[in-house]
Amino acid sequence: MKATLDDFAILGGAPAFTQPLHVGRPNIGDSGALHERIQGMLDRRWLTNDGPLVREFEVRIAQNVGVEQCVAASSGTSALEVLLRAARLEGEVIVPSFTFVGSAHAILWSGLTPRFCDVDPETHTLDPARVQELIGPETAAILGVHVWGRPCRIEALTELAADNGIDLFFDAAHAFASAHAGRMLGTFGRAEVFSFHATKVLSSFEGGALVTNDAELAERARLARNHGFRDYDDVIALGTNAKMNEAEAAMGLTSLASLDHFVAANRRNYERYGELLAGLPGVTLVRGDERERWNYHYVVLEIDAETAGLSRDELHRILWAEGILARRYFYPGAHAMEPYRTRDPEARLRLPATEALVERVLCLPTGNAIGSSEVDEVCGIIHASLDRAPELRRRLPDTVPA
Ligand code: T4K
Repeated sequence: MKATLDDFAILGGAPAFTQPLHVGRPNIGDSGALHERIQGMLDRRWLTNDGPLVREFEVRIAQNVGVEQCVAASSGTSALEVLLRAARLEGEVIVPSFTFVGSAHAILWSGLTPRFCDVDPETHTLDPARVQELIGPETAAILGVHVWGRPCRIEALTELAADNGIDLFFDAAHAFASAHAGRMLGTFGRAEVFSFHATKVLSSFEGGALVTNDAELAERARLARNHGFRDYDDVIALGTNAKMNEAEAAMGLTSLASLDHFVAANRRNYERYGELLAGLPGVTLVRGDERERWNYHYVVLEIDAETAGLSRDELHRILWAEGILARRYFYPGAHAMEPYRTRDPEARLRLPATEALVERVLCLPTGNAIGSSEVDEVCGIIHASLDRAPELRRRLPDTVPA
């Protein structure tokens, strides 16, 4: 309870959490089952290179999503890189700046040029009207990002790609176990890419996968992820090492068995946050479409500084002092990070919705490491902060923001 101003940790009070609450605390499933799988791996002495657990994981992911092909990789980023290489693109790829910088890095790393596009303030995903303006002779593809696991404007982007004869891919790093129009995300565009990083709804420690119905593309991706080897001593293409290993697949399979529990925990947290923060002026919980399957994996607030009385950054500092390590994803936007900032310092002028959004968004802790008592405490502190916003703001120390 923050009964007086002096109780706030940022003003010298005791922090609410001595063990910090992280955004991205991994979901952990049945650790006994994981140990068994890892023991089996050790007994077989087959640790990586397309082993039986990786193959099983690929089959299970493809079945879960409803696609024919799954190519597991060492991370979401490497899956994107392998995909872009396998698609044999040249030129520009239209991508939102409001995304994890890895989406843009994968494009540039692959010898392509990211063309940053503004987002729709409602969906936080690519604004199709802005995409249309950017399509030109250099455009090779659109890479939409299903930010927070909520779908892009898929139909509009599909139409734009078809009309202009360019590829459409989706970065579905956030979107495993989410759907659109009754179809799982992962089934749209020419291919989609998941991340199974530790912080994601489904974790394989590190990991990712490309999913597609394009068998030829998948085959080229399989070659690209393993140095271009078709067989022992037989390299037929340029490649890299983007392989998922057996321990990662063991974790992925174990997590998959608990996926429903993870989504249920996320949903319980999301609903409780929604209930407790409802009606709080200047604070809006980003909601999913209740008619669709959604993984509820990111609890995202938009803070309107004028109405709330505190800016997103002020609230962020207050929460961090309490041990609530809320995150400002994707501040300051990929376009404002290197090497993009130096390459195109004017980009921000073309991205007004992104520039506004990166100042408003705050992600709160969730996942199966967080229970309702933690959610209650976090919401209590947000309420207390906004209730005392003017006095708190006057007394906030002039330190560098967290
Ligand atoms: N596209 C999009 C749209 C993405 O969001 C991402 C990744 C990618 C592509 C690329 O996929 P990967 O190549 O990563 O598979 C995190 C994740 O590292 C990153 O995977 C994710 N997006 C991004 C949104 O969030 P950071 O910079 O926030 O920090 P990180 O990984 O240190 O984790 C955040 C917090 O989680 C930490 O403060 C502590 C906690 N944590 C983390 C780990 C790894 C734990 O408690 N235990 C752990 O084991 O990027």
